[in-house]
Amino acid sequence: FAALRDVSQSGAPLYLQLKKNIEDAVRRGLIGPGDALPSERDIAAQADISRVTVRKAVQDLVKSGVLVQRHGSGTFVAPRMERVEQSLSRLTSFTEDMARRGMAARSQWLERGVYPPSPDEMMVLGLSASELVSRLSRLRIADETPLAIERAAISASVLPDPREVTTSLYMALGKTGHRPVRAVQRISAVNLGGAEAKLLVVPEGSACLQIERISYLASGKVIEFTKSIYRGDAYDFVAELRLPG
Ligand code: 16G
Repeated sequence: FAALRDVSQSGAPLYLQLKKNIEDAVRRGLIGPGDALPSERDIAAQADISRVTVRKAVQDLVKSGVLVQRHGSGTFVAPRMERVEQSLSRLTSFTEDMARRGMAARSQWLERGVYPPSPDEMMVLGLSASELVSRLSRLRIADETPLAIERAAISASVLPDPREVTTSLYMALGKTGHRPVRAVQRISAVNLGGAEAKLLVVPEGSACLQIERISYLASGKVIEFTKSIYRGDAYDFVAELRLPG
């Protein structure tokens, strides 16, 4: 834990510096899932700061799910989560998938607004340059564990005010009769960059699955163009295969 000794080096509040040092140590894999943190007293002594400061940093990290506290035995890096098994043959939403597992789904909004479409969005959603696109980007969280980053694009003619989507996008689309009935999904492997790794609380460079979903209404019209990053350490995608013919 030598990194903690650098704690008094910059101008930010000490507890924030300590918090960042612990997060960095987790991200860089210096301490792994299930590892115990030194005691509050030891960290305070090593970093030459007060125990109150250490407690504040640790409590923040417990709240954001990086650390867990077990009564009587101390503070640990949060254990690796149980993997989610996701069927590749059913068109479901994140909220529904998590509810089926008895988990509470929540989102942290990264972007939610109406914009001129990118060339990709124009092509996939069939928009002209004068039309607009509603973008909904969120960190998707289940039982306080961040699992995925999803960036959805929907034609603004279908969803003029993305701020109306507070929980489930598919539920909001369903209300106006625009819930997709079919989708094509492409999955590819990527290594996470720093900003996304930080949001997903995994080491930079971690293996992830990039998923592109294009979904359709019964009429054949494209309704959704979503690019997502799913944690490789948390997801298994499963499909049933049958003999052709
Ligand atoms: C799923 C879909 C995503 C869709 C979202 C709606 C994948 C890779 N992605 O996460 O395309 O926008 O569900 O979820 O499966 P919501 O209704 O809970 O907002």
